[in-house]
Amino acid sequence: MTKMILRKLEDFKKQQKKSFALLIDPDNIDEVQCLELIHLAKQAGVDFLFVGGSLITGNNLGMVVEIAKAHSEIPIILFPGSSLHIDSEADAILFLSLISGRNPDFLIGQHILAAPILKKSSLEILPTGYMLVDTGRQTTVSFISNTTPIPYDKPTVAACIAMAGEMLGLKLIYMDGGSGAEKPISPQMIQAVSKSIEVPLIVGGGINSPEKALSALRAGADVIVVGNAIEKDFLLVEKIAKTVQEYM
Ligand code: 1GP
Repeated sequence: MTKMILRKLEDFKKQQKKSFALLIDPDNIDEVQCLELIHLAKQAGVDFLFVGGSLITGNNLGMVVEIAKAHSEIPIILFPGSSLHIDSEADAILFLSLISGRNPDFLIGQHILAAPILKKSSLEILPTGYMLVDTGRQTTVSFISNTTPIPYDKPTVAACIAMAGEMLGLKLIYMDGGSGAEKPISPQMIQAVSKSIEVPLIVGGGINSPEKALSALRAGADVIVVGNAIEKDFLLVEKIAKTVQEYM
């Protein structure tokens, strides 16, 4: 696949076209399930596959990428938790700098380790400002990254962080409430961030119904990410895709 994913996201934003990324956590799926989910995603017209997680304990990353590649044309974007989570068979990687935190390892450290490997790969690099939002309980990613998430009710703080990320040249902003969050990021916060930046805004964490997907889109998310809820109910993939595709 040519390196056109960022361009596609930017064009979608200009056209006010929303998109849907299905997140597959390699630890939570086996080969048979993966094949079934990829077929459903293809049928539903999912725009992007995010593959990864903050902590990967098994050996399934390669399997998920291989199955997705063999059975669909959906762009495969790595969503790594560290520099260990690289698979050069994917199409792109979210090169995440955890800009809501103050841990240098996740701001720049892991990136230095990954850079020479990525340079040799054909992966499209997507420089992304990653912002963790407190949605009620500590998440694996905030524990592992040893960073404090943005308070749930502080949209202005989130907006300032996103603006700074954009000014530093990051091409995407990803606001995440963490996988399986009890509640998604508030529409007020999504709106405040969306109004403050020009780059595409990705929103995920706790979106477990078409209604919640719609609320995030209305607030200004350009891409919504759903993982956990679809792991529990594969048929939700079609319902969420329909909501995104019919969004006006
Ligand atoms: C998590 O944003 C993603 O990092 C998706 O969250 O698994 O809650 O859908 P869910």
